[in-house]
Amino acid sequence: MKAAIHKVEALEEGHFLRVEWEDGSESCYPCVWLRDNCQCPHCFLSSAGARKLLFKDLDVNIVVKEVALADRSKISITWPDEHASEYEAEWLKKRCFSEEARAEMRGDLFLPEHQYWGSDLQLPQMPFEAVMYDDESAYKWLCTLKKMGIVLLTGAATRQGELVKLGHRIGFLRLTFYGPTWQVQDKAGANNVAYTTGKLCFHTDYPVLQHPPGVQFLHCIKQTAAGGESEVVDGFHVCNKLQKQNPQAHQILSSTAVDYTDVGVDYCEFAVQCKQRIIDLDSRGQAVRINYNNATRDTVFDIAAEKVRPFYAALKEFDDLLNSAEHKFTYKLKPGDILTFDNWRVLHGRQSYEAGPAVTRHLEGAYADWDVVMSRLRLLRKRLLNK
Ligand code: OGA
Ligand code: NM2
Ligand code: ZN
Ligand code: ZN
Repeated sequence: MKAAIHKVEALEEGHFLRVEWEDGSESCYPCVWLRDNCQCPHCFLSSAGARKLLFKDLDVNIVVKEVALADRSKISITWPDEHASEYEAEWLKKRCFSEEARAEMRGDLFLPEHQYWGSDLQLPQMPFEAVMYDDESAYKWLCTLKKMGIVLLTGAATRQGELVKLGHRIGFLRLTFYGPTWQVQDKAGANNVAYTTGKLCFHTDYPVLQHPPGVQFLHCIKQTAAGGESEVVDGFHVCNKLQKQNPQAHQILSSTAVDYTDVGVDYCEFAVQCKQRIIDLDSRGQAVRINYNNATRDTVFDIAAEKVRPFYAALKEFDDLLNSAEHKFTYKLKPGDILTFDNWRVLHGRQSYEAGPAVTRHLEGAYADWDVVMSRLRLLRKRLLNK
């Protein structure tokens, strides 16, 4: 479907350009935006796909002097200073300012659609090999990860290093104070509660970082006989439930800044502090990131004393909902499994297991940023669908 232009005219004293398409639809473009996005070599560095035009040189009240239809696939504009711009029909159509066109572009760029789940989750599974060596599989993996928030990759080798390979597949991993990848196993003098045999209640990793890792990988290298089951829950789904059940609790958790702390030594020495709201909302009130790890929540709590108990009550209600049988999904990782999940959305935990002289359970973990993951997804889509 190639966009073709039927007619073009200036409107509102030259402040807008109206385009009539051959399919009968129409689009309106503000002239200041058109001038700002002139694609000529003077205004745009095509090798970088970036604007060269300086903002100081943009007249925000600019109007067109002349507009012409070069052919049905191109518009030419002459500006009052005689600067000339050309715009391809296809390029313009994609950038139409209508509500529907913007929603479509937003969908293509960000894949904002979520499918919520509870204990009924049909855990999406794919072979690790396929994701590593087949682009279609890798694309499907990342689309599912974005939409469902969780995908299990199966059949990886049961040794360290598989996550580094997976990191190369998407681009690169996120380095943190716990190293490029990290070993989840019982350790003497553990510098994190994860490195014990204890139960881990539902949490997101690393809310103590100002930009917590968007995606987490947990590769099961060795699994213990009794205990050690993984639990996951759809945090966005539970946030919606909380909002309906107790709007006041939801309001408290989405507005109170909670102190987090992490002090120790691992990859290097660290003393990290951060304030995070447990439920981060976007401008429309939809949850976009959960920041909740009860282990690293600081003893320092920088709020007024009378607000403390209401905060705990609100958190208790949220925590109860996370743990309700209706919402949580349990799965025991097998050696060779790699659990990949949205660390901004899905909270995870594990059952405790027996301590002993030998290591009976070993996971290798790693993080990636959503920027890197979404970048790979878009590149795979372009290669596969040219879209
Ligand atoms: C962690 C963690 C889960 C597990 O290391 O942060 O959540 O199953 N581990 O050990
Ligand atoms: N580990 C698993 O927030 C946290 O401390 C999560 C991070 C130690 C890298 C645990
Ligand atoms: Zn130009
Ligand atoms: Zn964790």
